[in-house]
Amino acid sequence: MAPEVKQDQYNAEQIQVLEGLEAVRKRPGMYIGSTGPRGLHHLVYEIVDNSVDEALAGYCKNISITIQKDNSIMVEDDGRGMPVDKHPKLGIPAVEVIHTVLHAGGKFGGGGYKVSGGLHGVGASVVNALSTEMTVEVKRNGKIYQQTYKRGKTVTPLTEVGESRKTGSKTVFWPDPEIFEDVVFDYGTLEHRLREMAFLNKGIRIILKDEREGRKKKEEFHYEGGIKEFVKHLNTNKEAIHPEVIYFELIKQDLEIEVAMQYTDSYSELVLSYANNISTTEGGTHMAGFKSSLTRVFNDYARRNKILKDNDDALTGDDIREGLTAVVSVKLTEPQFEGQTKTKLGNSEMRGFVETSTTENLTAFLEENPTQAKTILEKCLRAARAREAARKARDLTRRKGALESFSLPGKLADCSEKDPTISEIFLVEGDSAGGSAKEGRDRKRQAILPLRGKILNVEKARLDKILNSDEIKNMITAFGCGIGSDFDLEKLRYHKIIIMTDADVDGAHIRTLLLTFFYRYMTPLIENGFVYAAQPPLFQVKKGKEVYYTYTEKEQEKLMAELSDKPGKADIQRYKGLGEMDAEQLWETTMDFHKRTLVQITLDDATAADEIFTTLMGDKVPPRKKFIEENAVYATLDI
Ligand code: 28G
Repeated sequence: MAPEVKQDQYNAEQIQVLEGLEAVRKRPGMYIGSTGPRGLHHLVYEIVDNSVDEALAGYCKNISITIQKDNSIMVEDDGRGMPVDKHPKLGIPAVEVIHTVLHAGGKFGGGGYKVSGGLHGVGASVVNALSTEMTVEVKRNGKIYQQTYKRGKTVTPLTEVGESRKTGSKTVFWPDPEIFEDVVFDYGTLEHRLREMAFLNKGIRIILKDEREGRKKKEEFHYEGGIKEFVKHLNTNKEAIHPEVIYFELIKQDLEIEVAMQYTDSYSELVLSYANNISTTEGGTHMAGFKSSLTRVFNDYARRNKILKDNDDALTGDDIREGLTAVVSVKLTEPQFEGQTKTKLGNSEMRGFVETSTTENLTAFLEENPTQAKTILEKCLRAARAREAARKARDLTRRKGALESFSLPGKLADCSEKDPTISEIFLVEGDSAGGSAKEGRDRKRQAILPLRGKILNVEKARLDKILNSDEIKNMITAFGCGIGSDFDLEKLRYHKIIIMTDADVDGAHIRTLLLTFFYRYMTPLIENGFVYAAQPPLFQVKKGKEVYYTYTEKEQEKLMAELSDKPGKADIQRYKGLGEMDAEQLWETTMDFHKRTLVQITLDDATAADEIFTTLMGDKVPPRKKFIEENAVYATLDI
């Protein structure tokens, strides 16, 4: 009687098991997120996570992942090998339970815990259910065992196939084309995640191989320094401002934290956070603890060391994180993921743990490394000042009614015409050219605002710094239309804004800065086609009584060829700058409504300028280098 009951229970459980995996095939998205490329690659991570768990338990060092010729995936580890003993209730080998029972993963016995696990953490059975075929090989107890499944169903019982003194697990699976939109794996996608895994779990060795025809490749990811090396890797293309990556780790009961951070001269922050190896892009309690500690520690240190005076404002979190590259990785037994994309850590116990440990370790670092501390804090102070300057510049244009009552800049020679549609303003590089332009212009319709090039050539022009320059402020008041969200096209005082710069590298630089500024803060100016570039001549040629101007090298060559037939010697002057022309020449060649050529600036030009600007002034070195190589004329710029 008793055995019969057992048998019945067994059958009942078996049926449930089968139904479980059918559900996975019916609604795969529920288990792996999608049936697109993300879901497909997720299969690999699910299997690799099991190897990583075995590594974190301390039993496995090497994990290899191979994209095989037929686009199947092989994962192999040198852990203890999946258990093969019979499950007491189900009466089938543990390895078979792992592959055929939904949610068979989860908590491990024996006090250990499953820390890795993909976002969905669904385990090998789900991968099995979504594969046309899967084979598992276990080396354990001096033996080699094998089992095969098809679409989640066992096709061969676990079989002994040989002997081995080694231990470990090996899985091969073929993703089901009935399930996935595409079953071709992308090496780069796997590479990115597996490298990240290796950074996050120091000491483990992950080998990735591609054996497909024409794509053969092999890489090894192994970082004894863990996330410390991760930060160095993230900073490869940036300029670190202090030599050491700040690093600490702490394990307290079932909470684990590891932090690595280093400041660069970049203006943006890059702080990555993880919980149980899962990227928490929405942040959460660990990030909250980290950020609040950072702000407190740096402010306290700055006050103690008189870097911040008593009546100085405290540094803000943004000031302190400008240029920071950091990785915060926590591990815990029962992570709660919340938020829109379930990538926000919710466990409240984590906040205090991260905050306390960060405060302790960061304070110690600053005390022990005063030179590095000073460098970092000076950077924070610069960020604070820049932010304050930007705020003032905004206020300047925002103050209610200020624009009308503002007296126009002293350097502006305004036109007498009040109708914006027929008024124009020349932004002229240099005071001397500005002088000639003022003298030579049509006073009724042409206003002149000289810009001192030097000011615009600000060191590593941070945009908010440009915004704070007197030249730019003059421009804003002269235009009369405000900037940014306060921009009002109705108030614009000139419908032609004409940039008049020298035809050289500095001129190009100033034009780039101006266009970038217009693009970012006065976009409608560009959109409505109100911005132009003047075209001053490159050469003046005198022959006999005739005077000629040419605007391009080609035009010059052509003219010289034509003139070669005529008698006499040509006197050629190459203009190095607008300043070399007198008022009359400037009018005649560049400003006269009837003779001049104006180039209307398009949104494309402005975007290009903005790109040049970000490339040259931005954080990344290789694009800057590349750009300079490709655009040799800019290479002499002092930026
Ligand atoms: C190649 C493909 C991916 C794995 C192991 C090792 C053990 C294991 C895996 O246990 C969980 C443990 C006992 C109930 C654990 C071996 C303890 C002793 C293991 C892998 C829960 C399963 N000996 N290696 N699972 N059991 N590698 N690689 O999947 O208590 S999975």
